[in-house]
Amino acid sequence: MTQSLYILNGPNLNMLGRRETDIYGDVTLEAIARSCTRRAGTHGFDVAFHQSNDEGELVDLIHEAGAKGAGIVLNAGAYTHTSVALLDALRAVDLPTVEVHLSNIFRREEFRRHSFVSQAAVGVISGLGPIGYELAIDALAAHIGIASA
Ligand code: CA2
Repeated sequence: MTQSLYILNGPNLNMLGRRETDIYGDVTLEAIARSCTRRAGTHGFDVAFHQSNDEGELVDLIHEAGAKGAGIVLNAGAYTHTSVALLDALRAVDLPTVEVHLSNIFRREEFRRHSFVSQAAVGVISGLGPIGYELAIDALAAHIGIASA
């Protein structure tokens, strides 16, 4: 059976391409979902792509990934900087996770420079825009390949 990568997106990312294009660019989340599906396919993975504005729902999706998925790409949005619940969920499922941010969180406000998610991630890609998701999939596929070899 084909393994799935869970690509999870946090609050307000459904607005991508529609508002604040100076910071986040003009590519929509739907377009990112399509490019993720294509890229994952080249590595032999399916994609389960989700966005939620609700912290609890993101916790549930991380649990679902733990039960059904092979790895997680997570852009937790603003919850990156606030959510111990997401960190605990990631630790609970213990799946390889790559953290992604469209913007370079280290060039922005001080409060964005700390990430709870990073403490459970195998790596972080920040500031490369939508291609960051595809690079995260490549990294995850390599990591899973190494982990299962
Ligand atoms: O750079 C990223 O990907 C972020 O995760 C985006 C979050 C932000 O809170 C993080 O610090 C960095 C915000 C996502 C909001 O997305 C919007 C998109 C269009 C219009 C308004 C918000």
